[in-house]
Amino acid sequence: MGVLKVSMTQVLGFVLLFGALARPTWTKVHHHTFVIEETNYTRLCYTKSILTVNGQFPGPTINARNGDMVIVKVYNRAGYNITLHWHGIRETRNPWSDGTEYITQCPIQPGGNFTQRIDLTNEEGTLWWHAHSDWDRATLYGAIVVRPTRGTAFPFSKPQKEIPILLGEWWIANVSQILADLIRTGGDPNISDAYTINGQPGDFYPCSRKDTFKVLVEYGKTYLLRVVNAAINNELYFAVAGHKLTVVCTDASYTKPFTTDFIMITPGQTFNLLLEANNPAGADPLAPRRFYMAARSYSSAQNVSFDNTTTTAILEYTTGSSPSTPAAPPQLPYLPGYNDTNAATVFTAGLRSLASREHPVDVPQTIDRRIIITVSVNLLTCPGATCTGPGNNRMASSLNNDSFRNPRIDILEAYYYSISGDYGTNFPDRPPSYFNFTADMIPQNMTFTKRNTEVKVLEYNTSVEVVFQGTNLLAGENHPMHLHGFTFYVVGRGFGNYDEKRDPLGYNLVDPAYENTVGVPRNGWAAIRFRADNPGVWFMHCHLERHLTWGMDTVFIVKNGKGPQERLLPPPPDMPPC
Ligand SMILES: *[C@@H]1O[C@H](CO)[C@@H](O)[C@H](O)[C@H]1NC(C)=O
Ligand SMILES: *[C@@H]1O[C@H](CO)[C@@H](O)[C@H](O)[C@H]1NC(C)=O
Ligand SMILES: *[C@@H]1O[C@H](CO)[C@@H](O)[C@H](O)[C@H]1NC(C)=O
Ligand SMILES: *[C@@H]1O[C@H](CO)[C@@H](O)[C@H](O)[C@H]1NC(C)=O
Ligand SMILES: *[C@@H]1O[C@H](CO)[C@@H](O)[C@H](O)[C@H]1NC(C)=O
Ligand SMILES: *[C@@H]1O[C@H](CO)[C@@H](O)[C@H](O)[C@H]1NC(C)=O
Ligand SMILES: *[C@@H]1O[C@H](CO)[C@@H](O)[C@H](O)[C@H]1NC(C)=O
Ligand SMILES: *[C@@H]1O[C@H](CO)[C@@H](O)[C@H](O)[C@H]1NC(C)=O
Ligand SMILES: *[C@@H]1O[C@H](CO)[C@@H](O)[C@H](O)[C@H]1NC(C)=O
Ligand SMILES: *[C@@H]1O[C@H](CO)[C@@H](O)[C@H](O)[C@H]1NC(C)=O
Ligand SMILES: *[C@@H]1O[C@H](CO)[C@@H](O)[C@H](O)[C@H]1NC(C)=O
Ligand SMILES: *[C@@H]1O[C@H](CO)[C@@H](O)[C@H](O)[C@H]1NC(C)=O
Ligand SMILES: [Cu+2]
Repeated sequence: MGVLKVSMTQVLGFVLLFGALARPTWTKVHHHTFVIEETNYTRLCYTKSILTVNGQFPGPTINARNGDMVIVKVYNRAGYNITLHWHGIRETRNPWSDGTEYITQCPIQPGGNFTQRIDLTNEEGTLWWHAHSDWDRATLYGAIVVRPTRGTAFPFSKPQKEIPILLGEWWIANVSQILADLIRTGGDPNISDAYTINGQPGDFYPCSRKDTFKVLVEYGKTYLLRVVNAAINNELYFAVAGHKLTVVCTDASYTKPFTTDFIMITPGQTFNLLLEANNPAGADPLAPRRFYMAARSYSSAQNVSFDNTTTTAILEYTTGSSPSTPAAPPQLPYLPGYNDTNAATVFTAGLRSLASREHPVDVPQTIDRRIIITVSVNLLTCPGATCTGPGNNRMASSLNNDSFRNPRIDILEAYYYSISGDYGTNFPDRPPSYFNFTADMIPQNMTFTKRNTEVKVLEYNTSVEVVFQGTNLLAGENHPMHLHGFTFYVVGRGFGNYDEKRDPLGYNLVDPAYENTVGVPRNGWAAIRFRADNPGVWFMHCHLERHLTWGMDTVFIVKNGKGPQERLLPPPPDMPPC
């Protein structure tokens, strides 16, 4: 980075880094080049320039196996500062490749390059990559498909075909301008104009029908849908008309198979779903042979406007002779109401880790460090009362009443090079004040927060429990909290205020779901556990982009352990300059 000199230890660092990474640990090494550029795309009757990777939208799928290494050379040919993040990848000891703007790196500036390493030692299932700068991920995203290592198999019968289903969100306007307006006005962001499935809005939007995404299936065969919610600001329900879905994996962790009519997926989460093409109509050439897959919002916050449209794709049976009647319009699946928190809760409660001999769980049974974090939407006073938030204040959000502000130099480099003044280490372990967090009415004077850049430091190998407590400050809402560098066990979840004595008695410490993003119930809480055995600097934030922008974020710094394999790797030689 510009402000630093290259020291002897740094040079030695590179030698050690390449020494360490050159070990023949990987089954296979894949090389990709991702060129970020601005490309014109037409959706909803309007053409606009969007950010793409290699001209594609959605971006390219990374296909690999568990145990592989993927090396991506990122070349930024666009006119914006950008970073790319590999969502849900542990990146053991190597936060340098995590790609979070001003947390683990300064952005790749226009014309710049940065080579990132995606270490797939620990993952198997569906993950995804996306930009982690401003709201660039609106169009910069793609799937990461990690299959079982050669010689091993899925813990279910091999599907006929695997189909990525990337759920996204589209604005007709320039998304950078939506973000700029949000920051300038201090109010809510403009809602999107469409949701998309694999980049296509579907039949219920103007100028979209001819490009609606279609999946062709044969009667009697089973298909694996790899579903990712890449939307910016919305949790989504997803279902397929006339078919049940069997959840077998979430966030690259196998689950006990669980059959459902619909799923609720938060931004950041992924689900692998088995779909059996067994609708009797599928075998009958005279019956309707097309069914909609559809997604629309689960919007739990009262009085917050949201995109209330429905995106669709088509599941079409190819079995039998061609239909003698013109294809009837496909039917829509049942999707719960936009505010049906009960439906979301019943679905989420069904998730359990597979916990088999081949895929065991390792839930921390004793806890060294207990942290309780309130998750709130807040206000900041606006100079001149010119903002468009409630009472002409500025919208904000916080964790334990700290509204995170990005530092000038990324925290990882400030930590590694001991640059002082960039961040503080006083992120609280507990809510700074206790009140009825989930009360119907909370006095307006309690909604104000403060901005700072405080992180939490953890000793290596600490077993950590974090309880996220949703609050009803301004508006209670389901918040998808995402942690980088770790996957965690979701040991408990409930409504109302977390009770430190009673609620732990109801924890699942046997087969809890293992996730990288947890939906904290609206006006409720969620408890997660993980072992801090990955030294580095790891971002934790709400995956609703407006809340991330408003400050619902913090950082865990996990210190080095004693052994040589318990230490942060040195930085790569091409870190983007600040
Ligand atoms: C993209 O579209 C704009 C206007 O719609 C046009 O001015 C520009 O030349 C186009 N860019 C490319 C690369 O086609
Ligand atoms: C980045 O890589 C591209 C393609 O290899 C090259 O043309 C460009 O000069 C590089 N940029 C810098 C700043 O080195
Ligand atoms: C989109 O908005 C950003 C931020 O205002 C601006 O810099 C950029 O030029 C705009 N892009 C287009 C294609 O208009
Ligand atoms: C957002 O919505 C407002 C109000 O409808 C409109 O004036 C503004 O132009 C929109 N912003 C963008 C970037 O389209
Ligand atoms: C919803 O918003 C309107 C207008 O801002 C306000 O008058 C009303 O009290 C709000 N209702 C709730 C339940 O917050
Ligand atoms: C959402 O749209 C549906 C129709 O698609 C309508 O019935 C419902 O009232 C709308 N809800 C809201 C909150 O706008
Ligand atoms: C959901 O929204 C409908 C219509 O807007 C309303 O009548 C109902 O009370 C809401 N339900 C909940 C649980 O908020
Ligand atoms: C907190 O608020 C909720 C919702 O209004 C209420 O049901 C509950 O009784 C309150 N708890 C306490 C301890 O006052
Ligand atoms: C907030 O206002 C209430 C009255 O509405 C008052 O009792 C309370 O002390 C105030 N709290 C703070 C932190 O100012
Ligand atoms: C949050 O911090 C602000 C500013 O210090 C303070 O006014 C407010 O009472 C605090 N709120 C809570 C819920 O602790
Ligand atoms: C981490 O802590 C656990 C539990 O105390 C212990 O079993 C394990 O050996 C420790 N691992 C390391 C690498 O220190
Ligand atoms: C791009 O990143 C550099 C390095 O952090 C920063 O100095 C510059 O202000 C950024 N540019 C924009 C437009 O944000
Ligand atoms: Cu949130």
